[in-house]
Order: sequence, then C-alpha cells, then structure tokens
Amino acid sequence: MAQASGRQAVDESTLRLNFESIMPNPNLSTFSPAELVPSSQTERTRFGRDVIAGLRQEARRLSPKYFYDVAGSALFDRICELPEYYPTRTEIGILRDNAKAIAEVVGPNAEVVEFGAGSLTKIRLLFDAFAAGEAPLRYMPVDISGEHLHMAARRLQAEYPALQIQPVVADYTMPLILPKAAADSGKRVGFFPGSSLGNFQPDEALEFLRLAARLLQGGGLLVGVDLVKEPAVLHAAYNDDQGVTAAFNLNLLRRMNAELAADFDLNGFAHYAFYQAARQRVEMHLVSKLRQTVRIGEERFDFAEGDSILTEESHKFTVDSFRALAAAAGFSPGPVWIDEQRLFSVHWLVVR
Ligand code: AVJ
Repeated sequence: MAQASGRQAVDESTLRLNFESIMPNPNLSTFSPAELVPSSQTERTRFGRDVIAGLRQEARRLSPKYFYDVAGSALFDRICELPEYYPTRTEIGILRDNAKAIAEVVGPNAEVVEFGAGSLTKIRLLFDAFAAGEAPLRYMPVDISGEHLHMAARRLQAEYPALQIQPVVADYTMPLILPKAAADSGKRVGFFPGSSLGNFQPDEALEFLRLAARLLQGGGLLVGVDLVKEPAVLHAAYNDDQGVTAAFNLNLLRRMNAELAADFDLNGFAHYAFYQAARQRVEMHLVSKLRQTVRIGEERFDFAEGDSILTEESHKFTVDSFRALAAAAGFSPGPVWIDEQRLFSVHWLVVR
C-alpha cells in the first residue's frame, strides 16, 4: 500500500531491507489467510528460549508479552469487559470526553504509530475526533502478533478507506525502524494506550520512551497510564470474581504445553495477584500448589510447594511520577487528561 504508492520519501537502499525484515506482508490487498500460521517456528524458538532462561533464574519469571496468543488475547478482551477491571472503560471515556483537545495537540494529517495495537478499537476514537480533512493520513500499528494484526487492519481499512494503513509485525520492546514520513504529512505521533507501559520494569520503561522519542522526532506521544489508587481497587481489578484474570494467567501454562512440548498441570498452579504498595505495582504470579517436576522439551524444572513464577508486573504511576519519567526520556510533558474518579490518565508528551 503506502510502500508501493511511492508517496513517501523512502530512502530505498536502507529501508527496503528493513521493510522486508520487519514486515513480511506489508500489502494488505494481497494478504491471504493461507499465508498465516498461529506462531512461526522462529517465534516458538524465541518463546522457548525466553521461557527457559526465565525459569532458570533464582526468582523465576516469564515475560507478560507471551500472554497474548489467540486464547490469551480473547481472555484479555474479556478482562477489559469485567466490572472490576476499570482501566479500559475509563481510558475510553477519557479519550471520548477529550477528543477535541486531543485532536488539537495531535494536529492535522498526522502519521500515527500505535505500539501493541491489539484489536485496533481505541484508535477509532482518536480518528473520529478529527474535523473533516484533518484526520491522520497514515496509520502504522505495531504488533507482535501478525495474524491478529493483519486481520484487524483489514477491518479497519474497510471503515477508513482513505487512511493509509501500514501494519508493522514487530516486537515494540525491541528497537524499531519505520518508513520515513510522507512529504505532505503532519506530525508523527505515537499512540500507546492501555497502560501497557506499566508492564515494563522502570529502567525498561525509560529505555522504551527514549526509543519512542527518537522515532517520533518533531511529534509527540499520546500514552495511557494507570494511576496509583486505593489498594483494594487495584486488588479487585486483578482478582475478578469470575476468575477470568486467573484463566488469563494460567493460559500461559497451556500455551507452553501446546507450543513448547511442556507438561504443566494447570490444576497444579494457583493464580496469585497483589498490589505491592512499596513498588507501586501489581504483581501476578503462578504459585505451585505442590511439589512437582515440569518438563519443557528436554528441560526439567522442579517446583517445591509454594514456589512462584512471576508472570507480570503492572506498574502504577502518579501524574507527577509519570511526567518525571517522560521528561527523563526526552519529552516535554504536555496536557494530561484524567477521569473524575482519578483512576486513569492520558498524557500528551512532546518530543524535545
Ligand atoms: C494490558 C498490561 C495494561 O497490566 O492491567 C490485565 C494486562 N493483566 N489483567 C494490565 C492485565 C491482568 C494489563 N495491561
């Protein structure tokens, strides 16, 4: 699409290679479902490598980015609908209530890069905020899950026929190369909703924001950040009554069984999530209910009763602590929009 149209000032010699390496299938119109596999061999290998490295550590841990296989993504969508899980609906409300002001800071004809695009629902709120003739020209959703991304991009294209959509299948926790901006476009603007930034460790969050600032020169970043609040409210959001969050956490074991020839007993582990106030983060763990040995391919891992695997850290911020982090990464913090109950925040950060 955008690549073939020749509208953008692409430095062909350097970018062609990068395009091919990060975007195996950039042309939506020639996309065919038959080309898709649930998880590539390489991804499986990387997944396996990360899992084994994480479980060999003294404090066992797995990266939360591996929650989102097809089943995990569906469970996450259900989490977003739970009465206890306030972030999604609160952020959507903030984006809706402040659409005009947000469109104003983003400016006309922007190029929007979304990090971890998922099912592309929140971006519609952003697009719909613009007056006719000022909407973003180009949209580059970056997501690790190529199958899901291409399908969502096709649906979005049907709704926004004028928008140039350039899906980028990549892990946004790694340095990323994007095509050069089109000559006629406005600012390059990052969109990072959902408080996904909270999944990074503090040093990783700083590094991510630094890379984002480099990628978004001359533009800015619109980022959703969950706020520090009453611990009971945070606790409930990760310990829902219906057990969907527990199923989401345990699904990681099922995924390892399916993709890495592991033999985790899903009944042998308990979902355990709590708010650690001293670190301003929710931690999710899988705790072994008994002494057991688990096989992952050729590897064996012993668990004593009560041993835990850390599966997610979800950091919470105050407005000030987040603005300080953004400033340290090379942004000038701009306006911040917050709901009435002060549950969630959406920040506009200008690249310095
Ligand atoms: C998508 C990372 C923002 O941390 O709240 C939801 C994921 N984990 N319930 C979060 C999640 C458990 C979510 N993020």
